[in-house]
Amino acid sequence: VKSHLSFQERSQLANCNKMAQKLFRLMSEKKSNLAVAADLTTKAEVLKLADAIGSEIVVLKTHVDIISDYDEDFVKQLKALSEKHKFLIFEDRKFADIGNTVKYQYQSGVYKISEWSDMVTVHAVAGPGIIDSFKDSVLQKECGLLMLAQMSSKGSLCVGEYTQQVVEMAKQNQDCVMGFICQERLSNMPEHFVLMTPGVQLNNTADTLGQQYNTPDYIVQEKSTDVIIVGRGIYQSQDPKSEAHKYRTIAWDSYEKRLSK
Ligand code: S5P
Repeated sequence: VKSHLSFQERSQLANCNKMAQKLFRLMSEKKSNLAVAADLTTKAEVLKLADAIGSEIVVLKTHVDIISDYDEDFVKQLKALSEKHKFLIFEDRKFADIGNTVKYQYQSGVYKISEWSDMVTVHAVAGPGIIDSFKDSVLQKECGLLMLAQMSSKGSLCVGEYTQQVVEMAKQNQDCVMGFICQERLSNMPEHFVLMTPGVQLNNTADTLGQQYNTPDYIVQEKSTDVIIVGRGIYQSQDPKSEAHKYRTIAWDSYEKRLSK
């Protein structure tokens, strides 16, 4: 299934969730549909990467629980960089428990994710109550949920009927859900959702722990998703800044080609 609407056009359709609208607008303005997964394990490394590649990306994706020296100063500095370079912050927490527990995991504990993250990932496996637990926070702070509809890893159980149900659950909760983590655009994915795809790399097709990679042009042109999420392909390269520029250019050209087809 192709999408031929521009990000600008889709920002106008995305009037249910403010973060979806914000991201579509940012992509049009910055001419970038690149997100980087900053899976580094110290504050300094993540911040250095964010400063180096900030101008190339629209979203920086974090796993704060892998940062060994995490503290509140990290969040302050990351926020400052996100304003300097104009990117959004995506904490990839993959919430999956009952609503009541998730509420605490989102708002409390060491990380207080709700205070600084523009978007978070949510598994649908526990049922729609999980979405309700974000509602107050999400609507008040104008952030967005990304539902895991498909995964990049080998043998993933997020397939078929499960994937369809995730899309239906998102459609019932358009005020909270801004989009999906998925590997392709499905016919029932409305245009006002942002589709983000991890498992993207130019130089490898897999890792040794089940990750599977596609190229950026294949994902954006053939699979018709919107944002590529690149981790090791960028942060492990010799020169992350120029590598990020390369992925950004390929992904944006692919988006423009898709529009003109
Ligand atoms: O299906 C998925 C969903 C996610 S969010 N597959 C993934 O790989 N991810 C995340 O994307 C994963 O947690 C990691 O942060 C990133 C991919 O990193 P890479 O180094 O393999 O590019």
